Amino acid sequence: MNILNLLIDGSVGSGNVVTFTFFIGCMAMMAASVFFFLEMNGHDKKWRTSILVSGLITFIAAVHYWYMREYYIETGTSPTFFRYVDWILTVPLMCVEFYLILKAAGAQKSLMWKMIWLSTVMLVAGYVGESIDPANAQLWGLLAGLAYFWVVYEIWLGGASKLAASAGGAVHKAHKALCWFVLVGWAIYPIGYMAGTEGWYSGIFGGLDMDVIYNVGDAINKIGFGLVVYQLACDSK
Ligand SMILES: *C/C=C(C)/C=C/C=C(C)/C=C/C1=C(C)CCCC1(C)C
Repeated sequence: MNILNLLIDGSVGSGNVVTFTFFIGCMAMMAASVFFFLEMNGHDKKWRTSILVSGLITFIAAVHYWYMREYYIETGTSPTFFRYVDWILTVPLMCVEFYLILKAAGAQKSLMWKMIWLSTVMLVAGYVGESIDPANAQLWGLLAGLAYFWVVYEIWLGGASKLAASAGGAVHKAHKALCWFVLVGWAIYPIGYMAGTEGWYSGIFGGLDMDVIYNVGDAINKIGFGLVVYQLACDSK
């Protein structure tokens, strides 16, 4: 079945909210990628890599959404594998963004690797809980949650926050905005996880669909992150 049939018979649109969010998510990621790639060269050299990484994040997501959309249409089940491959590529790139904007303030590569390592633990634990050992989903979710809070700690209170404060100005402002995305935007994901797995939390998010929550989270966080970096490049022209 292809997307045209689904559009014609109404499965995309009011008929199936989940399919619709995959569809619109794919489009949004594509549009954001074109925007970041085209804008890149119009900005100061020192921000070009950051904007490029913003574009790579949304581009990688666009490709995965293309496949996830298809997978969901064909099987009616969550494209968990594609989802986590997407995240394992894009979340470390978001950690790279923190490093890139703080580099001029003296950020060390070790900060970046620490964040990449923590976010990898978070995602591997989430994948195990969803796919390999769902009977213990709440334990894997807890492990992922601890790694997540460690990342939050690093950027809000740890080394990264001190560097951002010392940099001041537009860099500090951008760092703060990214911190809010991680604290509030990334907190959308554990809600999706709880809606899609069994645990002490079963029933609390029962009426919600995991994929819709993840798709909304991705659109907010991936495009939002990129726009913060883009804004930084504009501010410090
Ligand atoms: C672009 C994709 C992003 C920003 C994905 C972020 C994913 C998370 C912050 C996932 C976090 C999770 C927990 C904190 C606990 C439950 C398991 C996860 C992996 C869903």
